[in-house]
Amino acid sequence: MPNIRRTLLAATACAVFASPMLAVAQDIKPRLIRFGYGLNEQSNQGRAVKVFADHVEKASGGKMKVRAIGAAALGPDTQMQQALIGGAQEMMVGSTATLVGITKEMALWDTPFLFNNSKEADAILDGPIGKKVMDKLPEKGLVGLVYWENGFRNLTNSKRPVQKFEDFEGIKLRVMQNNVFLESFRTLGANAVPMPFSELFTALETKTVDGQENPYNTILSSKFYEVQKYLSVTNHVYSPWIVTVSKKWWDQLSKDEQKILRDAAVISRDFERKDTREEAGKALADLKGKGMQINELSPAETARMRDKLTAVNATIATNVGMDLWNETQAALAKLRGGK
Ligand code: KDG
Repeated sequence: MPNIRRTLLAATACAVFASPMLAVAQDIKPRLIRFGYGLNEQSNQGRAVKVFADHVEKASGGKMKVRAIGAAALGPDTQMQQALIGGAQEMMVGSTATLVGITKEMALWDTPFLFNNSKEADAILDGPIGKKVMDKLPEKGLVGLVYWENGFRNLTNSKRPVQKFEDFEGIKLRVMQNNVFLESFRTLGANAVPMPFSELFTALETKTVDGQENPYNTILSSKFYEVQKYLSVTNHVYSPWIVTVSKKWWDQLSKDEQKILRDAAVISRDFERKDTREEAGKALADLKGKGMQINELSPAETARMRDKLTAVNATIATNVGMDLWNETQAALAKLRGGK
């Protein structure tokens, strides 16, 4: 090797090892985690992802960095789920309802009027039944960490107030891409149209659909009040979100790294539920202030709607499995003071 090249090589080697910062810096590249979600950064979902990200960076001493990517920039829930399964994306949070195509047991959470309140929801979701459903994910290439709260869903539309379920007749209603939601709203007489959340605002704005159903926080943060006149309080189902990880990627992590993510998930879950519940009441007042015409179904009409929707329960029980269905009903009865 000619002299000049040997000299240059030696000089370069000295420069690298002589500057420890450069040598050390090159050794510790933070592990980058792309965390996708569907709502915008200012939403309750976006705020909780930031809490998760801050905790992961702090607990890992900067060795793990979460890049929060909202507003469905990485695609709708179903696309992100496939990206996690393929290992092209590390994490996401999204609706359990859009996971039913991958894990049929997730349909349990779509059962109309399953939970009477968030206390029941937390007890079941964070207990053995929620874990049993979550444990069905790894065989499909996903790891579930925690459930967050999307919340109780309510109806908005641009045609009329809904005072009783018969008023759904003729309303073209966007629903999540999920057969239980499709069947439920067809049972009530609506013309149910499955559609990704990312397409919803434009569909409402162009009157492609007349209405949709979501929790107050989402109706506010997604500005649906700009394109929807009526808000009818139905609380027809409690909707969870679930934080999931690509199993392909998860399996490469050390036990310490996995623990950092699990701990951050629990901390973000507790923050998200508190934030979502505190903000829900304010969101309803804000929506009224934005000019939405708000009505509540009477207890009698809510009971009629609930009875009408029991027609879908048999389908759900069959799909999720009678054992899981019966275990859930028994756990709820116990929570409510039954046997
Ligand atoms: O990405 C959006 C989902 O996380 C969730 O908001 C789904 O409630 C949902 C809806 O109506 O699509």
